Amino acid sequence: MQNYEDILVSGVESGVLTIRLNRPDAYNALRTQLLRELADALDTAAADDQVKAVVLTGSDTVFAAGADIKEMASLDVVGVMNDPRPTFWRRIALFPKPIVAAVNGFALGGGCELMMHCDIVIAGDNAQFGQPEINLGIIPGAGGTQRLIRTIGKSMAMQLVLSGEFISAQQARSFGLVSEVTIPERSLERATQLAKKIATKPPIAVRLAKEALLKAYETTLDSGLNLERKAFTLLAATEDRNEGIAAFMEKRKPNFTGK
Ligand code: CO8
Repeated sequence: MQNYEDILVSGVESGVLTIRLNRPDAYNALRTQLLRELADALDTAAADDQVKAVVLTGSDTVFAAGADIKEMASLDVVGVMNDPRPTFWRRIALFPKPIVAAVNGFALGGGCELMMHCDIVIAGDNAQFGQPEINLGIIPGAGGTQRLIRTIGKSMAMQLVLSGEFISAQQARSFGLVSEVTIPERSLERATQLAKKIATKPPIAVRLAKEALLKAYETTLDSGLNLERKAFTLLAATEDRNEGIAAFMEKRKPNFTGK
């Protein structure tokens, strides 16, 4: 296992790898090193057949307070243009297995954007979400303007990005930004429980389902339906599809192998 400084990576348990953001002195601010480590860890997890799903979390009081403002301060326009971080964000976005986030406390700026790279979000009731970049004279730079509006709609996305206001976990749930709210002490446990459940499902179907669902963000209904149909057809060639149907008929539990 690789040694990381800004993240803690667990062993694989019941198909689930847990990654914890670990910069407690800086509210888990997403400095370049942290994003590089996260992208590396996810690339490793993508290639590891033992890993069926990932849980991403921070601490009990903060998920991540955004890009590292101190690091950002030293970048001029050329520095921003040559910034390697967009490539790390891209690798995170392309991770093909499900990521379940357990979010407590602040998820701000790049922290909120990182959370939106995850597929399912369980929030502690102390969570606060926002895109406060406007207060720094900048705008969200890791997909915030695009993913937020596609998730919570125009008026609320505008409100968050233009005013820099935060919203609560309950509000985030009512807008569809998170799927469940728990007490903070239980968010990781619940996210892990969900990830372990997903880990028992047929991996190829899980992967194609994630791909098809994410496609809905960026395509027409017609081409999305086309992609869904092709993925659905492809699954007819998998052993797991035959196993799933046979197990149903034989009234037993399926034994999925990922083939
Ligand atoms: N970057 C660096 N350090 C931070 C950050 C941050 N984003 N947030 C907090 N810290 C540090 C503080 O500087 C402080 O350190 P120190 O004790 O050494 O002074 C420590 O964490 C604790 O912070 P506070 O004293 O401010 O704690 P409070 O409880 O009073 O407030 C807040 C907590 C509300 C989270 C407050 O710290 C805050 O507003 N932080 C900044 C939030 C923010 O503006 N985030 C957006 C950043 S910009 C961004 O994310 C753009 C993403 C674009 C990505 C593009 C990639 C190419």
